[in-house]
Amino acid sequence: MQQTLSIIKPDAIEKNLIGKILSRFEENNLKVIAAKMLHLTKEKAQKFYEVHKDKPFYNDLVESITSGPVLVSILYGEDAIQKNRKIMGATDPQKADKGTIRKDFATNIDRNAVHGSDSVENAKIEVSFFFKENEIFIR
Ligand code: IDP
Ligand code: MG
Repeated sequence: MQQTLSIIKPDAIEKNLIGKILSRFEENNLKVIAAKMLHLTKEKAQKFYEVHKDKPFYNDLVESITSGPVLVSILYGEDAIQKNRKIMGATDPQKADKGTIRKDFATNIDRNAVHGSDSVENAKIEVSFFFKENEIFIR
């Protein structure tokens, strides 16, 4: 069993898609064991996306994730990290498979609806970036 960090990004919040996106996770046996809505500061967003700081899209990425509130959650279940990546679909929604969140709900690669941790190591880092032990409810 694994925990993975999920973020519903501002573009999807703006489109009123929180419920539809969380349903995709629940339908695939992932449990929401922690959740909070917040508006990331520029500093916090820069830190979260630090691994991308040398990429050409870094500034756009920080701008996009701070453009409105996000819903941050922890998904828990068997193979949660890869399962969530599969449910999300490819980074570029134009390349995402049918039935994935990004294919169905994303606007474009800059506004692609969701974030999900990509490895066991990063899931641990990202979970503790947003949540304290006593905010996580494994069930
Ligand atoms: P991921 O979200 O699928 O894990 P990453 O490569 O980790 O993709 O990139 C983080 C985010 O940066 C993506 O979700 C996307 O919003 C943005 N991004 C990635 N590659 C590009 C690009 O080539 N152009 C513009 N934005 C990009
Ligand atoms: Mg990533």
